[in-house]
Amino acid sequence: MAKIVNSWNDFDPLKRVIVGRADFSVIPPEEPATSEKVPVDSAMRGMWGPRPTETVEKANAQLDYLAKVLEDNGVTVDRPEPLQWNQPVITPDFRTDSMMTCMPPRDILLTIGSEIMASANSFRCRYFEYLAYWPLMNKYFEEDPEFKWTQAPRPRLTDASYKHNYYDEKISLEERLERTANKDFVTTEVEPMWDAADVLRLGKDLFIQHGLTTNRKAMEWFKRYYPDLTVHAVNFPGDPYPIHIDATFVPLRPGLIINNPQRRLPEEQRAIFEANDWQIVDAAMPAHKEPPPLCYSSVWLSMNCLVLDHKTVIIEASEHNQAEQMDKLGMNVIPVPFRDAYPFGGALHCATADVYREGGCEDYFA
Ligand code: DAV
Repeated sequence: MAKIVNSWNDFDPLKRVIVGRADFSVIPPEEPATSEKVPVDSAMRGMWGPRPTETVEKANAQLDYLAKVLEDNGVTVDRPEPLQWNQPVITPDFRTDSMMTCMPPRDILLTIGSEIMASANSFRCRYFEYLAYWPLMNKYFEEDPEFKWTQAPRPRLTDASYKHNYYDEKISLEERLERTANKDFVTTEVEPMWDAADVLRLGKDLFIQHGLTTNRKAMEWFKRYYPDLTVHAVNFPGDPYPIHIDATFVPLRPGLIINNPQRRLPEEQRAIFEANDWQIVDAAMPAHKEPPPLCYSSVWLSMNCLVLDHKTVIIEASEHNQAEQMDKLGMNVIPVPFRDAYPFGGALHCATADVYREGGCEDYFA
């Protein structure tokens, strides 16, 4: 019996990882949490249904290529088992007409040490997404005697979990930014809700973004669940749609983080990094002016990279500004084309979930 699961951060040498699959992906119908994050001028407003087959095939080709590049670099790759996502989700508390996908595993699975926990997502359409990963979790459970297989408390996601008509169609960008600054988001505080991609793991410290997908009660839940770790709530004024920390604040190695220049960490929250000699560098500008069609995310997927070790990083092949910056920061860059996968939930960090990285639980912020 071998140790299969171990990861405390996003930069120690990667040995095993999950890479998502795009099969059967659906653009979900509007619901209280999702309609609020689709920009008003987006062609996706009001549109839902299975994604066109040719886009699924193109995304899968790039996901398969990423898996191959990882294997060529000595990383074991596991893949989820997609469900037929075009089915309604019905619970005692709500109904929504379709699920979504299992492409961004990073949103669902949080690895901390020898534990992988399925998250408490606020989107109703993602309620059963964890099922795609259960065969893998069961395998790890059977093969690794130390693996802790966990599910966070499931939120009920009744209407009380959301502020309704929170964003009027006509709300201006300035008003959205004001709400982000005031930490006024679409979710309420009736129960803990969080996406795993809002949690940045740095050994003994967790930095958790408070935004559209993770609420304050989740932070309190994390504090009680992990009494040996220190939980820091962070937020990034400047982001009108704050979901997930991994296109905003991305560590490359101990002591070095790139930060989205439009979503800077506020001064008072920088203090802990500065006091411990961490350098926070503005990320390079994205190479693209627009995300690809039918994509939820912003152009800042440019910085959503997958670090293989303290000197090696995979970035999207067309993001030449980001590649150049990585080179200057002393990282070797492995370019991987990935824009066809973006619409399915994100870039290289989103599309993966850590299973095993070397190294243990370091205390970087003594
Ligand atoms: O900038 O749109 C994308 C993060 C997806 N996991 C953004 C955030």
